[in-house]
Amino acid sequence: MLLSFTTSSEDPISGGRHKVLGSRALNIPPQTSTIASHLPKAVGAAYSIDLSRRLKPEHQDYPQDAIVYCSFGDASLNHSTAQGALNAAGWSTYRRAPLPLLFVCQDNGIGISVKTPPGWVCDSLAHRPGLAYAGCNGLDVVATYATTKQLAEQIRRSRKPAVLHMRCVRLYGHAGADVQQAYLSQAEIEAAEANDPLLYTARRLIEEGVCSHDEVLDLYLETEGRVARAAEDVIARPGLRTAAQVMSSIVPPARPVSSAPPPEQSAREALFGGPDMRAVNEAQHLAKLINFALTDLMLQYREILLVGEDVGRKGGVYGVTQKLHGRFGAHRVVDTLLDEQTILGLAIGLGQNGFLPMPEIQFLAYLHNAEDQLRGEAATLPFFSNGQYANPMVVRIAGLGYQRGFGGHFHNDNSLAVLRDIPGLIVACPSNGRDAVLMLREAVRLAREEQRVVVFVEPIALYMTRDLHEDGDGGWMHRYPAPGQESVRLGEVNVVGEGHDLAIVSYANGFFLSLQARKALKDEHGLDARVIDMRWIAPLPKASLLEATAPCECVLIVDECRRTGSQSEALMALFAEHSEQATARIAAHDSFIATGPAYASTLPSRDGIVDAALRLCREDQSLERGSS
Ligand SMILES: Cc1ncc(C[n+]2csc(CCOP(=O)(O)OP(=O)(O)O)c2C)c(N)n1
Repeated sequence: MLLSFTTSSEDPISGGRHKVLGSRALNIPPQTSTIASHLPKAVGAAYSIDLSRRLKPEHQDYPQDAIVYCSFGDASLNHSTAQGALNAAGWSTYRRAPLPLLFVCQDNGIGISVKTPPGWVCDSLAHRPGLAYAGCNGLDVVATYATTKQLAEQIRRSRKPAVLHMRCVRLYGHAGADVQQAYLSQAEIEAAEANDPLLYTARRLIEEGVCSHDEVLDLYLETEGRVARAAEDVIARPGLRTAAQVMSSIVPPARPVSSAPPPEQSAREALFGGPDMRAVNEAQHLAKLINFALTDLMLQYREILLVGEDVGRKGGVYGVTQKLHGRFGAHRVVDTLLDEQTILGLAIGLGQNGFLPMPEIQFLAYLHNAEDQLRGEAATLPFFSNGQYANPMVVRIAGLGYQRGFGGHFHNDNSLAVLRDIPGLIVACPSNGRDAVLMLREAVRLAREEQRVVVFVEPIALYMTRDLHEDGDGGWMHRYPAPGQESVRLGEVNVVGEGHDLAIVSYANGFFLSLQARKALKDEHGLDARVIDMRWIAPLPKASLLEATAPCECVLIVDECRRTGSQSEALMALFAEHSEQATARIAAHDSFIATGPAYASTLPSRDGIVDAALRLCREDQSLERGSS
């Protein structure tokens, strides 16, 4: 703990990155400062334990008789994340899902300065559905030990969650800079100090004849000396200095995995069934191809689990996970309760115990009330544990704009800014079914072998799109690439055309529209453009983009996300820093998306791309004429 408090690079858990507590040897993952954000993953970890008996993931971390311990303070109990996790634990019990989980509320009666109303914690926790309750006085170590042990045994036996409400005192204010005299009376401070657990326990040892007064004092002084010597020692230990040192654990280490050959044809036939097996050999739209890819991946890797709202029997809002529930069962295609924090927390806990979760967020706009689970939890775990812990997963999110007549902003959110700036997070965004299959396989490889957290954004408006240029041309339908044959690697972009006049850089719907614009530019204006699908939003595929655009006179960036904070800002900077080409961008307006006839009015259009391309190329030519 002293190595942690002094941020020594020898700190066994964080390697000097933060004063977080944890231990690989004792299986205590480090927790970030965000209060209550660890409760959802505690639910996920507990859920993973009994599931691991059935599915035995290759990288299982917890023994099958383990229980999960998760503590939090009395003020933190009020956080919506805590409430959501307690609710999810109770809900799971009603669904008869085994959940060996012990919550402990350490109730010292105060947050930083705001007091918890007397009786609140007990009344709030004692009668929760699906959650057993016990209380104890933390000052009394003997009773606390007995109550905890009894509760732990009950949880281990019943596989049902419980909460221990432990009352305790707070000494010396919340943190170094917190002066408790500002909000507590002298009498309150003295009352807490009179109940200093050390003095209380010492008093009890003497009163009950376990130790003499002198023996207690000797123990105290001997311990104080030992701590002082250790403190002197750790102060001299090295700390982190350089950016490279700090950043070395943002990306977790790769891990050895057993080879898992692509699924046998006979197994596929049995699972897909006749009609779908025929469909596998015909061109299909994006939604169907993702469904096929998920089926083959789940067949290949037993540790893949789908979790989300409506992913099961219904097969997802857009039918992407249709039939998977029937194919793999309710324990691998899990219909969760309606809470995005729980969905992502479930995935984090499952990932930590060797599963490969694929949580689904129904719509991009609904990621936002749970984004801290990615930002503050999933993405930071390798960082704060010096690469000792990871929670690999592939998060599928349906998103972006252009849905005709459905839902306005909430079902057409067009900003990925919240994902792009998270260190270590990979953001993939396919534009078509073929790419989606190959990129999904790469996403699973990245999670399984490299322990990465991958967010896979699926453009809803293209799910069922069949045609590219005109009705019935089938230009957006693709044949399913058979498992194990082809691949798209992280950072690999797709280049369509070999034109030198102009490079259009885009992704998702923008790529689709840019291909239409390319045809118009060629047919109507004799301009030869190539169109580049970035495929990967983060990390930005810089080298591939520069290489793909290098032969072209000009570069036009087409970005369907809101102008401010969009990928186009990073792309403009990339080309400004690395190329001499005339570069311009069109992006969505800084607006929310309307529903009704104006649904696409704030977004780039085919005609808008054509206009911008012509403008850019003309300006470039006149500049050239001017300079010559
Ligand atoms: C989400 C979030 N909001 C605010 C804070 C700042 N903060 C840190 S600890 C704390 C009070 C926690 O009180 P309690 O849960 O009773 O635990 P205690 O510190 O008393 O053990 C606050 C507000 C935080 N860390 N996380």
